[in-house]
Amino acid sequence: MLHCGSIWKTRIVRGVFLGVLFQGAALYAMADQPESPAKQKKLNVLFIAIDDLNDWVGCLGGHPQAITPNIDALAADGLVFEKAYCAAPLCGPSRTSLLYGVPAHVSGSYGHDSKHNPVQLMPADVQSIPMMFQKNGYHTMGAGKLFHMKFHDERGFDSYLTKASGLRPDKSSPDYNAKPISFGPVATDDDYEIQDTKFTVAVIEDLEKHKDEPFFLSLGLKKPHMPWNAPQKYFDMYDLEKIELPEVPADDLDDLPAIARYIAGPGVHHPFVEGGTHEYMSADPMLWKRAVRAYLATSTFADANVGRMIDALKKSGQYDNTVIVLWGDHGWHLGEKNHWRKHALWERSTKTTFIMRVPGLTTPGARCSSVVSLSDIYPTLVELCNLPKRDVAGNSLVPLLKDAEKKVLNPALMQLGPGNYSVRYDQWRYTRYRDGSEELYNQSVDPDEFNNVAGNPEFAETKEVLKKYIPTEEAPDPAGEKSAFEVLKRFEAKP
Ligand SMILES: [Ca+2]
Ligand SMILES: [Ca+2]
Repeated sequence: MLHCGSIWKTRIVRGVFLGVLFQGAALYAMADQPESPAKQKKLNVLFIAIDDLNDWVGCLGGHPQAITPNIDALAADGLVFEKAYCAAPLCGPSRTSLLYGVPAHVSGSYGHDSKHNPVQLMPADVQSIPMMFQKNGYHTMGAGKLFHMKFHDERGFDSYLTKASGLRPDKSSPDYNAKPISFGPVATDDDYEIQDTKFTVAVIEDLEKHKDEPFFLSLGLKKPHMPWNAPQKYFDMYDLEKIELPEVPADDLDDLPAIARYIAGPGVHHPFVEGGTHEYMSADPMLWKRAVRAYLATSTFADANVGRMIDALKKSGQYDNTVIVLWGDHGWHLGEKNHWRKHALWERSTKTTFIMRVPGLTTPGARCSSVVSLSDIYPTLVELCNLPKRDVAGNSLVPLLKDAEKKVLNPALMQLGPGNYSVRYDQWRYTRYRDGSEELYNQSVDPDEFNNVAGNPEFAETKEVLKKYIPTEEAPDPAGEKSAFEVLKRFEAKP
């Protein structure tokens, strides 16, 4: 539950009124308050963050050929959220929103500029999830990428491993490609020589030392973030010739506003590639297939580390006393909407893999089709672990963890820099950009978002309902004219 005042006062000084920002009571109201399952014994937490993993995993079927047996096994033993959305489709603000419980439009932490550092932007009494666990008597340890690396916040950790030596890609491989999309095998078949596996081993070693005290362990896997480098054996698990490419209708961008076409093409955060990334990648279908295979192969490599971590938890004897939270920080396009990378407000950029297993609460194999946000993780952990309530965004997911089929209608809000918002609510996605232009998709008949119906008068009322979930005020961009999002100002509506 959010309250104006306390930690939010600093933001008001910056001209932001939070009562307005958090309009739409349903968005942030806690759902009903069932009894916590953790009254007696402290539940441990294993927190697994996977960088740039979209919904291309077996249990979500985002790509029909994805091989992710360990993530699928976790889903089969816990609960998979079929419609989980990031708060922002890029590492920094997605992780910042999730880990501090404060969305970008409140904190001003919109991107990766040094001025977007959440530690400097957040009021001093804001606590990250690890800080909260440490203050409440947990042993806390982490390795890899949890916060955006540049904004790594060690407060809250008894120990943290941020770096481990990694191996360079094998540039002699025919699968090596440097630009504009970077991928290829590494020059070893030994997973244990690779950075992410070293992070995994570090967390496993810490688990063995501290398994008998309440623990919060955080494993931040950096793959499948680009470059898509993994041992050749993971590439070999996929038949290159048979790789299926995403469906990209030639006229898909015709019904988009100019700002959305810009985001699909040159976009924010990446320099313009002559002719556009998609034109380059799709000109040679085999190059496109090699890229899709590399993303899938690197996701399979990430999955192997998930398996190592969960096997170790089982061996420790703590599996049935540990909440497991596995999340990808946002999605990724590999050609859909003529777009590559993230940094966009469509389904493929914003939907991600999110699985929880809560001993005694989740039903093995449960699937939840209600819309949820990664911002819901913070209040959920507070409730599950009986920690003191915090003023944070999001809704506790405990009612859904208990009953995945319970119908809960909460909107998920996503943001791409100042002024660009998207709302997923029920079967709808409504997006409004800084120049006022809009997109509206009916997911129940158009899950690929091919038909923008924002201009259809039939849905005028629907838009009015969805619009109410978009904040009417937001923190200014502290990076000012140097912000990567400045490029979108060219689309500002002229008075
Ligand atoms: Ca990321
Ligand atoms: Ca279209």
